[in-house]
Amino acid sequence: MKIQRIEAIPYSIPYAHPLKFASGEVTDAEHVLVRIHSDDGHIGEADAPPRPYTYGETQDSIMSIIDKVFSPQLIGLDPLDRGKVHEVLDRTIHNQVAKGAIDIALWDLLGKALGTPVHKLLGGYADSMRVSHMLGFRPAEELLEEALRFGEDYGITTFKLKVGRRPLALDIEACHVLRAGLGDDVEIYLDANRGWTANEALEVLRRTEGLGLTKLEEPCDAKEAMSRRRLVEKSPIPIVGDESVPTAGDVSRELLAGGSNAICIKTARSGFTEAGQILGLCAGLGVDVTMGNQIDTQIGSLATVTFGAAHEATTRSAGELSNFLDMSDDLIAEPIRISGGRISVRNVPGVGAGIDEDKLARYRQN
Ligand code: MUC
Ligand code: MG
Repeated sequence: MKIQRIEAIPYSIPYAHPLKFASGEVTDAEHVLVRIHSDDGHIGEADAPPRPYTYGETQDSIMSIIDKVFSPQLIGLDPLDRGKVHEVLDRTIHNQVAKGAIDIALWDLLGKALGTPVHKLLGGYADSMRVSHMLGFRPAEELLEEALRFGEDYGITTFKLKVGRRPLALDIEACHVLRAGLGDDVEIYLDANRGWTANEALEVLRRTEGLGLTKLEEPCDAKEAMSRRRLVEKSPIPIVGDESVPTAGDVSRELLAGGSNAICIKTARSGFTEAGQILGLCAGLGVDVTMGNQIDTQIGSLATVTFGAAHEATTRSAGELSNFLDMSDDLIAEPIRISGGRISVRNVPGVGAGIDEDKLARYRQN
């Protein structure tokens, strides 16, 4: 089997409810669908969600690096020769989302060629994952109403609150309102997307003491190395590295520097292969992981479930899997269902995210 052709298809789908957070806002899913064709007729697919304000990759850069740099080197390789594929991808630093989508599309292709679900190839630990829902910037009472509705409609009992880059009092108020309204059995944690200084983070932790918040993600920029380390030492809850740790090398650096003591894994930027390396690193060091969401579509969310459900350590925490509910539509042929607060893996060959060709024709941009 040989890689015959790689397509990088740009598309855009508007959000019905845009998500706003400290480092940006997503109003349209301007993504790239990556399709890898093998010479024996299999097609592997994955979604590439650029987040320019965080990683610098754009829809154009993803198409360009795939078309001009990766495709010419990958065409003709056997998709089973993953070492050779990754030698090509690793030679070029950065461009994590483009590489992640190529990696996931190749796993999808392999699963289809082998007639096996990819969650089985990766580890086959569980059939589903618990869902955590992300709450963006909105007035505290609206956030509470949203969380209660998601609890009622989908059985979700874990919420990540977006905070940072706005008056601290607003964030602190939102924490208190959510805890009072949701009761003690619901998990709440925070993500500041680098919107605070380490000292501001310590102040928020002081002023939310007793609320049972379980973790704080990316409070400040990784370049605040000294104060991040002090924050980790003083914080009663884990400080999770997210956008500071897209690669296994970044994870090592950040954990060794003491700037984070828990790690967010996103398949959108690490693919399944590097996500596995990150997971192994964290398992070896006894560091907790959470499956994160890069404001993913249903195709991307299913990839996260496929990886997350395959391993024991990634199922301990609820995965962030519900951002797609804010989109007006999706390319997936068979929509994801959240039931009892969980999303199931798909027991079909590959990742299981079949594409609705009519929708692709409607939303594609070339
Ligand atoms: C998160 O966990 O930070 C926001 C931007 C992005 O790339 O991911 C999200 C959520
Ligand atoms: Mg984050």
